Amino acid sequence: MKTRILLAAGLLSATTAVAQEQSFPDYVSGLKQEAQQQGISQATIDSAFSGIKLFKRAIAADRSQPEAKKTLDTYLPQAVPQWKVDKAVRLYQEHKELLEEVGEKYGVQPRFIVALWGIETNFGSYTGNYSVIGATASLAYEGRREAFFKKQLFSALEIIDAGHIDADKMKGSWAGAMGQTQFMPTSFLSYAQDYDGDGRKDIWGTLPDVFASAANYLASVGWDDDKTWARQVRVTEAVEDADHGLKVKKTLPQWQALGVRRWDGGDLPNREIEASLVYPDDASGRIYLAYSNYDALMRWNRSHYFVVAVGYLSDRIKFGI
Ligand SMILES: [Ca+2]
Repeated sequence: MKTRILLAAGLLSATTAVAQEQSFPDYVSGLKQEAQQQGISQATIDSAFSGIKLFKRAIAADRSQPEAKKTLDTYLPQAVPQWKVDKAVRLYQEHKELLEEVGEKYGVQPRFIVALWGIETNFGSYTGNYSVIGATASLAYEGRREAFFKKQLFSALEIIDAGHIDADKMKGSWAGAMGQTQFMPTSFLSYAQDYDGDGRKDIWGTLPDVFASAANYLASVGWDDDKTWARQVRVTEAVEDADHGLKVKKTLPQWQALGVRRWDGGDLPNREIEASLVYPDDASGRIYLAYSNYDALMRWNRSHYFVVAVGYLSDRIKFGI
């Protein structure tokens, strides 16, 4: 009855209503059976699901994701405050040898590895405290994105089964993003690295693995360490609306001919590099000429604000070291 009223009021989607006719413990029993059928060991299933609880907070957070309207000019100082730049430069120096070795191996400038680490988890100091099994099972049960979160849950079980992390230490964000790189379980399976060679891909506590995993992700989605990520530019009125967006690629001389200039008003470099004109806010906000590495960062997180924060921090690191 209650379900029907909520449905009528448009407060529940049909799939949510169906999933929640089952209790969470019954739903978890079904997940355990499915895990068994997929070949996950009984020991992993027992440890992973022991004491599992429905995270109401995880569900609430997923439903209230959209943030209040911001512009880059208000967002960037919050995402990249001066202390974060200072910390990034200090940690870069501290781990320089390892970062440069990893950067060389995967073809990624170390400043981008450090910037991702800083933006994602404040250099590993905030990685989330939710049980990844509990969070992904709760979000699957909630039903709105059941298939996606079930896939994450089974990937998480596979990671435990392979011995990379103990079930009780597999912590992450409310959405299941794990460790110092905030990889979803499926990304972990595709990209995580065991750089120190101890047999475990440990993105929670082993820095060589953290750095190599982040670099391997970028390398796998087309990173080019001959290039930077973007440059901030200004445009003249001649630049048409139709030219915007990541799908439109032109060379720097073509953008120059259209009226795009360096931020200081000077000519663009006369190099045959392709770039896209990106307006993260609108024409009155910051405007960037984005290189292919910008697209690679969008693969990590499909948010222009995220990409600009990482790129901006990487630039500040470059000028600080
Ligand atoms: Ca390792």
